[in-house]
Amino acid sequence: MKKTKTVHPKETHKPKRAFITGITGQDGSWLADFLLGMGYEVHGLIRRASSFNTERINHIYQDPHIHGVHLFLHYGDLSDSSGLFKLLSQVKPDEIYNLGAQSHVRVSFDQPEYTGEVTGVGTIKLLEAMRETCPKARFYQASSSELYGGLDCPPKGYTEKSPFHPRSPYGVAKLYSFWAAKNYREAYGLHISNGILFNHESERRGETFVTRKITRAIGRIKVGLQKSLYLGNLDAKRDWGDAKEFVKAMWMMLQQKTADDYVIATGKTYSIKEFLEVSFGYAGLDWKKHVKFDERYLRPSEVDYLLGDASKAKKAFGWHNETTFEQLVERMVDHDFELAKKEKKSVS
Ligand code: NAP
Ligand code: G4F
Repeated sequence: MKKTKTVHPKETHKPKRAFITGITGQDGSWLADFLLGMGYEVHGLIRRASSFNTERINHIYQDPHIHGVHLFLHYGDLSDSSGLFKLLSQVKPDEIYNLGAQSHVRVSFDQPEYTGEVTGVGTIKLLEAMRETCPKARFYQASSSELYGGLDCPPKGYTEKSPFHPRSPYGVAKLYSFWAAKNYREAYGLHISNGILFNHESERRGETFVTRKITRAIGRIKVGLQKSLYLGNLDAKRDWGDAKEFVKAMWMMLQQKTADDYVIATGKTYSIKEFLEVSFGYAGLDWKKHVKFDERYLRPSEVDYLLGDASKAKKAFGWHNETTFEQLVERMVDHDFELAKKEKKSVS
C-alpha cells in the first residue's frame, strides 16, 4: 500500500491518543491492536455487563496499576450523553473512532427504536461531546454499505456518489449518523470522516452474522458437536473483505489533511451459497447435507446485492485489500475448527 505522509506516532515523543467506542466488538478489537502497534495510547468505551464482554481484547489488556500501560477502558454507553461528555473532557483524544452500535440488521427489525437510539442518535451525542470538549480531534464514523440498500448498483459497484436507500431500521439509523457526521463537518468545520464500509469478516466476527455462523457450524460438525445449520436467504450477495485490513483504512482516513467520505470494499461479490461451497468444500464437507432453511432468519426487507468501488480511497491514500475471499474463508474455517476441538475436549 502507498505510504501516507503522516509521522509515525512512535517517532514522536508524546503518543497520540485514540478513543474508541465499540472496542469490545470485531472492528474495535482489531483497531485497538493496530493503534497500540503504532504506539498510540488507546482509550476504549465498554458497557457494564453482568458477564465479561472483553473476550476480544483480553490479549491486550494490562493491569492499570502497572506503569507504562497504553490501553485504558472506561465504562459508558452511547445512550448516556453526560457520561460521553465527561469522558471526552478527561481523555482529550486526538482521534475518535465511533464503532459502537447495535450492528445486527435482522435484530434491528425486532428492536427498531433501540437501534435508532444507539446506532443513530448515539452518534450525535458523541459528536456534541467532541464539539464541546475536544473540537480539534479527528472523528471516524462507522458508516455502512447498508445505506445503499442493494438497489440499482452500478456495474463496478457503489461509490460515494451513489444514492442511498436503506432497507432496515439499522440502515435508517446509520443514514442518520452519516448525515449527522457530514453536517457537523460542514457546519462547524470539524475533521469528521465517514467510512462507508462493505461487509468485513474475521475469526473475531460475532457468531450470529452469517459468515461466522457458517464457519462455527463447520467446526462443530467436523468434531461431531452439531449436525445441521439453519439459515435464511442464501441468494443474497455480499462484498466480503478482511476486517483486519479494513480497520487500517479507518486510521488512514483520519491521517488525511482534509476530512471526507470513502467507500472501503474489495470490488468482488459472492452469494451466501458461494460462501457455503467454499467453506464446506475446504473442510471436506458437502453443505447440502447439513444446511436447512429456517424462515426466522429472513428479513422483512432484504438487501439482495452489495458491491463496492473503493477507487476514491485507493487514489487518496493508497488503500486496497490484499486478502482474497478464499484466504479469508479458509482462515475462519481453520480458526473455528481449532475452537470446536477445544469445545469438544471440554465437554468430553
Ligand atoms: P460488533 O462486533 O457488533 O461491535 C459493536 C460494538 O458496539 C461492541 O463493542 C458493542 O459492545 C458496542 N455497543 C453496542 N451497543 C452499545 C451502546 N449502547 N453503547 C456503547 N457501545 C455499544 O460490530 P463490528 O462488526 O465490530 O462493527 C463496528 C461498527 O462498524 C459498527 O458500528 C457497525 O455497525 C459498523 N459496520 C460494520 C460492518 C461489518 O461488516 N462488520 C460494515 C459496515 C459498518 P458489546 O461488546 O458490549 O456488545
Ligand atoms: O451476516 P449478515 O447478518 O450481515 P449484513 O446483514 O450484511 O450486515 C452486516 O454488514 C453490514 C455492511 O453491509 C453492516 F453494516 C452490519 O453491521 C453487519 O455487519 O447477513 C448477510 C446476509 C443477509 O443477506 C442475510 O439475509 O446473509 C443472509 N443470511 C442468510 N441466513 C443470514 C442468515 N444472516 C444471518 N445473520 N443469519 C442467518 O442465518
